[in-house]
Amino acid sequence: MSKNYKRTLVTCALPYANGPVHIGHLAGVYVPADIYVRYLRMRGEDVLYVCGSDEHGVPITIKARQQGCTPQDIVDKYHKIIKDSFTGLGINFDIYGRTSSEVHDKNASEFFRKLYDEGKFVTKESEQYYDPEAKTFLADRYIVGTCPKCGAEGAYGDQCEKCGSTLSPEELINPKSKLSGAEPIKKKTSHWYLPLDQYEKWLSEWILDGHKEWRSNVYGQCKSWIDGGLQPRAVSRDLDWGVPVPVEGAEGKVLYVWFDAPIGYISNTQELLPNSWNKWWKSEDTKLVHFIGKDNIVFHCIVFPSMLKAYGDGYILPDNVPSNEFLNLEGDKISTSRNWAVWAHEYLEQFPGKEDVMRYVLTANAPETKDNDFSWKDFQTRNNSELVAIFGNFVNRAVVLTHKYFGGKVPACGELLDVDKEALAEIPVLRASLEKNIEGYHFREALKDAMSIARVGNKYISDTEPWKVAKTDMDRTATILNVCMQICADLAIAFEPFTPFAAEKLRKMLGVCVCAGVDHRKGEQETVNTYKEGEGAALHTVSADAPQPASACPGNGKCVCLSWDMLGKTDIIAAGHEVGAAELLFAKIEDDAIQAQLDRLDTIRAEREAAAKAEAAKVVAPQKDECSFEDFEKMDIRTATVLEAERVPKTDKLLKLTIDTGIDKRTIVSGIAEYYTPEEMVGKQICILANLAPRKIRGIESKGMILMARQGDGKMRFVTPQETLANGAQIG
Ligand code: B3M
Ligand code: ZN
Repeated sequence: MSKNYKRTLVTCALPYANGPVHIGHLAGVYVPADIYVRYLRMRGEDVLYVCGSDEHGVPITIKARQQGCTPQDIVDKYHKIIKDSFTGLGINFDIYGRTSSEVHDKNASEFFRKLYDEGKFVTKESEQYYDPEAKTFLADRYIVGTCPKCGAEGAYGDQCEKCGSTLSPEELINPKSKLSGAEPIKKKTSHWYLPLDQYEKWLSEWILDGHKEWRSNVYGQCKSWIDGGLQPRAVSRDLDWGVPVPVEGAEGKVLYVWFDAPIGYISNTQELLPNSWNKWWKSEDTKLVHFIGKDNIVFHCIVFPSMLKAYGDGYILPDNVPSNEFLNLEGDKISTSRNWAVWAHEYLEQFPGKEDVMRYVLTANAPETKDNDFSWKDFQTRNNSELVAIFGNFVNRAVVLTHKYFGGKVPACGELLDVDKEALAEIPVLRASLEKNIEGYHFREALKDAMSIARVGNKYISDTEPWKVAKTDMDRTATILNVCMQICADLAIAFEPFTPFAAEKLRKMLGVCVCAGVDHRKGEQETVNTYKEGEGAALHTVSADAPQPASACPGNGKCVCLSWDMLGKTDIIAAGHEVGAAELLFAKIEDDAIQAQLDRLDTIRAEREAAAKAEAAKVVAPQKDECSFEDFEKMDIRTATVLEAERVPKTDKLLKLTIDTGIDKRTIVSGIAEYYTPEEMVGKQICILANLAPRKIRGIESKGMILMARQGDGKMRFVTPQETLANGAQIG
């Protein structure tokens, strides 16, 4: 449903402040949102970009326990790391708040209270696990036990990390409290529930009938939730970390983190704009867009909208909820607990000046319609053969030649030949496609369009060869380089959403305002949009290190900047305008930098595999069914010595052994070739089951069986008496 909105409010899922953000988060939520916002800002739209840390919830309390500190220490630490990572990557929210703030506490509390007072909740009593020693209710994550599905120890009350099964605490075998080790008991507790069932019809009309344009993964999840029948959802928890339930008799209870977190979007807006936040949240002229990961869909499309509907008071609902699938890393699922991730803050340290490269690669590979993979080789290739070889190379050639032949002054454009017209004509077409893609949340495709502009430039300069033309025809050279300068300006506009650092560097190089419309706003927005058809852009020149804030911008917020409207025009940069010295926009990434990353991941993988093996080795097979003494007595077990050993041809596992049993010399075929070479076996004293009925194995008659001990991971060793005995000694 596309409407004529006056402004856009963009929110990004609030990251949990219990760990740093990784490339999966960036690709799924923050980079696409940032592209969208930068595009709108560049267009001079009224846009507000809100995010912040999600600082409540059980995982934070668990992390605090693990590290022996308070939950507040944890959120303080990660809030800063996360915030700095976003800034470092050029993801510039208008506000990055926190759900532990006072504004939020008050706001979430008030929100609950109103729904409570108006009877919008139902209360229900249920039995929950309780730790009788620690005297506290236990969140599912605080209960551990044996997985009923795979037998692994240490499965959580909500999930077994070993086999991935979703569990409920009731299913765990031998449940224990993580707090005290005590066996949890069931205890009655009552909670407030939002009766989602009452909103089912309304949700169905709003989403299933009204938002068929939403991405299929989002629409599909909503449909299956709604079709499956919605249940009341608890909005409180027995926990001591969170926003206290503002009701008498609710001691020891806090708001469920998924109740308070989305209210955080509102609180953060209020914190930034205490007087005018209403227009962003309660005006039908505002387009609300939530960027989220796919595991957050139900909360943003079903629960939060129902909360807002229950609250009333004019709150708007999202116009769209773009949500991505997951990004994998080198073929494996990204996992925080297994340290299988590329962490944003580490990347920024290890690849200084390459913020754009990560943004570019994550967009080019964005998991928009299906899960996708990040690989370091692909990262290198995309940098070296796309950013460096196409975008950077074109700009560099154009600027260098403008200096070489025209002293850095944009030369005048003469008569345009077909080759010029054709190149220039491609750009408005690409612009239209780019706009359509960004506005439709297809960022991968949008990036391809931007890159195609660079390809047009690169091809144009290669085809027209101004370095050759300059030997004979300076007027023609002037025209070619004028066209090249217009395309450079196009790139400075088109890439602003995707690679903002390079776009800014390019604007500096071109000697135009670097602000991209971003910082002209102070709380309330002013728009910067000054291109006039036919007049071109009266560019002003700023020094390379010109500060960007509105106060310092020449023209004080009314200056002429490159604006989106100029993209594809043929007179963006006027003849005579002076451009700065050429600087490389992107640098090649060498093999050793990539290898270092691959080595790091190899080490993590090897450690993980070794740990998994050690774990598996410890698994003890359950005891077999009882057998009688008579059953046991039937078995004739004896010592014996291996005289000869050879591989059974065409098999991997079998050895043919000649054995001295003390009774006779005989042949036993044994499946131990995986564990021992023939040479290792010769001369060894072993134990055999002598009276096992003979069997033919690969045409060889085998009489008896070698006793082997097998541990949980499958590793086998033969059994031998503690000191050498005569062959044929009976065991039992
Ligand atoms: N912190 C969950 C997540 O990062 C959550 C998002 C809250 S958005 C209101 O997956
Ligand atoms: Zn399991």
